[in-house]
Amino acid sequence: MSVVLNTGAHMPNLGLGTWKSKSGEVIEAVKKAIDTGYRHIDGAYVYENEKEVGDAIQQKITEGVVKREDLFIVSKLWCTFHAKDLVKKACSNTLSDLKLDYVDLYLIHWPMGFKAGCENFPVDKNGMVIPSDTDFVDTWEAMEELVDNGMVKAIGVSNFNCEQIERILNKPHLKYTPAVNQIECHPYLTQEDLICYCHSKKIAVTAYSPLGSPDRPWAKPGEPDLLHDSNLLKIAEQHGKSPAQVLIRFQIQRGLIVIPKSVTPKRIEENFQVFDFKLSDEEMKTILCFNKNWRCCALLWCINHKDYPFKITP
Ligand code: NAP
Ligand code: SBI
Repeated sequence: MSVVLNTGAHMPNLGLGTWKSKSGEVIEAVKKAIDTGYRHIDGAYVYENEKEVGDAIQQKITEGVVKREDLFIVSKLWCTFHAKDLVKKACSNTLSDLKLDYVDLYLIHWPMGFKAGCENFPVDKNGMVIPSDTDFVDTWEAMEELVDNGMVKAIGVSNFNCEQIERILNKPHLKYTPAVNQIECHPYLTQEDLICYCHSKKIAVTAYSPLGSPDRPWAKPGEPDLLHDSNLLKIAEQHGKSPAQVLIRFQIQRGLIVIPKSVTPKRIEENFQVFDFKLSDEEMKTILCFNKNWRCCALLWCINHKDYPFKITP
């Protein structure tokens, strides 16, 4: 099953997430995913595991399990590389780590540019991010060049709000419209307005942290625990499915692309078994009512950045 992008390419609507997948585990996870039938892998420079993701892809191609053209590989430009003269090198480093000559989709990871240098997360003495003086509209122009020189098949954004996307769409001499906006999305953050806006502009939406990111490094006791939501469990039981399968299916039925992360072989299989049942319209509406505008990835240490994308709700 796939979503057709505004480039005409078909993007598999279920992919494997790889943030937090340790180098030692991610090779087996990606190989298991490809053996299971996944054809879309979501990665990023900042996950610090692209070499291993590349090793796994390479092995599966060499074994003859898949051809390069059967796969849809996504990566992302990190915030310290927003300056126009850093974009091409950042992408070529990712391609070399992945051992690929193109990626299918390359996203601006966040609208915020960070101070360039060796640290991925430059912060001041108060622990707040040190911004760069870049503008993501200029970064977009450098992303467009990656399409023209064949390094990427499509370009898009991640964590952009409507106004930020609008600025790109209104850019004079825009050459390519973003193909995708990758955003946090799950029943506690249903994102109806942003999804509706993106779809109205023919921008596909990928839902990240679809299971509520229980392994996020800053998780605290007492925070919302999506996978154990009792109302979700009831719906899952009615279908003889797991809560994770319902969370994934929910996004697919909304026309989204969804990228659950797992390094556990049984879960990688489980998360792919979502094409043999259907949530009713009433169940879809019920799940949408779980919304509490709660974010797993609020990046509060960036709230003072001029391009911080989220409204802070007390
Ligand atoms: P997630 O996919 O919502 O949750 C991952 C967690 O759920 C892991 O602890 C995993 O454990 C567990 N899990 C997976 N399948 C399960 C199942 N069937 N039953 C119970 N637990 C299960 O979280 P995420 O990693 O934050 O988001 C997914 C992907 O989205 C990321 O990996 C990344 O690729 C992307 N992402 C992008 C951004 C962005 O800024 N663009 C931000 C966040 C995430 P095990 O691995 O131990 O099995
Ligand atoms: C990292 F590698 C480190 C921190 C971090 O926090 C925000 C969420 C994020 C990101 O920017 N993209 C992710 O998939 N996770 C992340 C990644």
